[in-house]
Amino acid sequence: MSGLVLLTGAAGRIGTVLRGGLPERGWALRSLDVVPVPDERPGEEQLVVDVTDLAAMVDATRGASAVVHMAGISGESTWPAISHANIEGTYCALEAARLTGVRRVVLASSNHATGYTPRPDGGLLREVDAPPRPDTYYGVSKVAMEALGSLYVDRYGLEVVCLRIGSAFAEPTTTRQLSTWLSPADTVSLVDAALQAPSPGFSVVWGVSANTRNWWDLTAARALGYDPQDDAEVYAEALVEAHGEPDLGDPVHGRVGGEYTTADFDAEKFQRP
Ligand code: 15L
Repeated sequence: MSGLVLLTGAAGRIGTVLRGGLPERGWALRSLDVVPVPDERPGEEQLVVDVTDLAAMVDATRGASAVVHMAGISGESTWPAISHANIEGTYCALEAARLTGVRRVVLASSNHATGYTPRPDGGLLREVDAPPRPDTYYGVSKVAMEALGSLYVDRYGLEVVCLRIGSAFAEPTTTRQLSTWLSPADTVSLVDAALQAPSPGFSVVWGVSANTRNWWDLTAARALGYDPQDDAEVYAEALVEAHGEPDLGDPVHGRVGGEYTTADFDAEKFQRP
């Protein structure tokens, strides 16, 4: 498959990486964000649209071959903000795809949909063994995203790939990220695989690089065609020297969601009444 991808959240961290990499893989881009996308690239269409505006999303989706939905709040926030941007936004992206006959949708889920899942005693954690166990309102929005994706596959015949993204940054900056890092180049490969996979139906896959310290199983992602090339281990010596070897008994290393699962996570920013 190739063609025109509607990329939501195009001005964001992952959106920017995808704008750089997807055209080289043969995809034309219609880049959409709530703010203007900087530095228009050759051949790129650009739209300033709020993903929670269904009518505007329908107009934006018309003529696309696929939707890559990266828009939304990318960490914990208040319930009104998260539920509007992330849950309503995902509904609008899927509903716009349905109404315009676009079958393939790739959704930016997150490891935080299943954040309280403990690290297995040994071996790798498969997605099927990590059902919803959100660690934050943000995680709840990603559970809702996966549930909406499942609904649109079963009820309306769409093909939806949910990427449970780990830590998609330029490079790992914590010892947890030695296991959870998704490099920029592998981000592009993963989204490309999710777009190209012949019949994904409803798929949920982890999104991490080929890290030596991975404990999230990449078998399902590889079955889609994902072939990660990067390994966070090249950063290990410096990170371990600065922060010490990870203590696997610490929730930061012993649960999928890491620091999001700790009692004081974001306590200062999001005081509960
Ligand atoms: C995410 O889902 C966030 O978007 C990102 O900011 C990181 O916190 C990442 O998870 C992570 O778990 O490292």
